[in-house]
Amino acid sequence: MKKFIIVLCVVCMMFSTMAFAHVQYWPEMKSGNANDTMDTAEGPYTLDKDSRSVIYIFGVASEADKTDFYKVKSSVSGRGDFWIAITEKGMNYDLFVYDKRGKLLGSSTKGGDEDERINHIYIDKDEIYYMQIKYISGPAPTRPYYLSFELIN
Ligand SMILES: [Ca+2]
Ligand SMILES: [Ca+2]
Repeated sequence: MKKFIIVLCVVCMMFSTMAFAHVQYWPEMKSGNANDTMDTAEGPYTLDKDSRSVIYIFGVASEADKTDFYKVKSSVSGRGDFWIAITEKGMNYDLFVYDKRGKLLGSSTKGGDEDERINHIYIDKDEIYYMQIKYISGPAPTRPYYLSFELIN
């Protein structure tokens, strides 16, 4: 019986380690409320057109942590498309994009669990832009949102 309990403990430890490893892919799970304002936005995540033209960010927003800000920039100018893919049924997030001065450039505020998109935003090279995710309503999250910033030039 003692042996069984030890084996059970080892299995539990393995599961908790695996759960922790998974959490590492969720920036918001690490930062909590740390990225709730423009001043404390995560990033900048930089697009280098030579290597890739899309940035993906995974995060979680919820009743307990209602908003996340991210900074992005690009090494070349072009047209920016922003997209939040909602993977959780019934989860309503909204998406906003601002320039470096905090001026609102675009918003996408559909109801329900529809994805949000903001397209055709002119992106000046090497300038900071802010993306904001807002939790509007929905269940306690069990999986992250996928946020992307794509540059077309
Ligand atoms: Ca947050
Ligand atoms: Ca929405």
